Amino acid sequence: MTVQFPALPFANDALEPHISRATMETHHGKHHKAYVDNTNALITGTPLADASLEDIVRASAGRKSTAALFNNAAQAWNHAFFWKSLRPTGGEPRGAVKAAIERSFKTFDRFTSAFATASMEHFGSGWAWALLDGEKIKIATTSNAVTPIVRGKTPLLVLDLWEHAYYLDYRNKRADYVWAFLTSLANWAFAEENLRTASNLKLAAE
Ligand code: MN3
Repeated sequence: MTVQFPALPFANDALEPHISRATMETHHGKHHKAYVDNTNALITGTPLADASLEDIVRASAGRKSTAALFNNAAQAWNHAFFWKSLRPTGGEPRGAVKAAIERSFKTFDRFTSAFATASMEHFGSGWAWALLDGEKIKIATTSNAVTPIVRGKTPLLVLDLWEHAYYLDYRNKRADYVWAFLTSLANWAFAEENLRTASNLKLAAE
């Protein structure tokens, strides 16, 4: 068994005008695919050859000797999570996610401005995350391939901050790309699914 290259959960042009077909073809079809192909090449003939992608990410984290595997496997995981964090008709969170955001940020507007600020202040390549931390939602950014799953955190949504994610459509205007995500593309139904899974795991552990 090898790590699978997942299909997009929507058509290549479904996010237009916010993210173009050309960006999706390169971002998913070339960048994401390369991370998966590189991961498979690096695990062939090793004890991780049959491991799940999450286990490969965890097993390769934090060691210089497996840095190339970690970078590719974590990017494969982050991208698969990113596509699910997007949808053609975004909007505002509802239900349990809305309640959790209001517990943590008082209002959804405050959440979006904090998320936008964190995304803008992040220097260089990386990711902006909405994470579950206990009962609260937190915003965090990670550099390059780093993923919160190696720190035992539960991601709810992610935005890719690498220039390859927005340069064709927005050039240097990262702020416009971040705003398009927050106002038009964020998949809060996926965040709610992740929140529910985390709550069920917590209940099962109690
Ligand atoms: Mn990317």
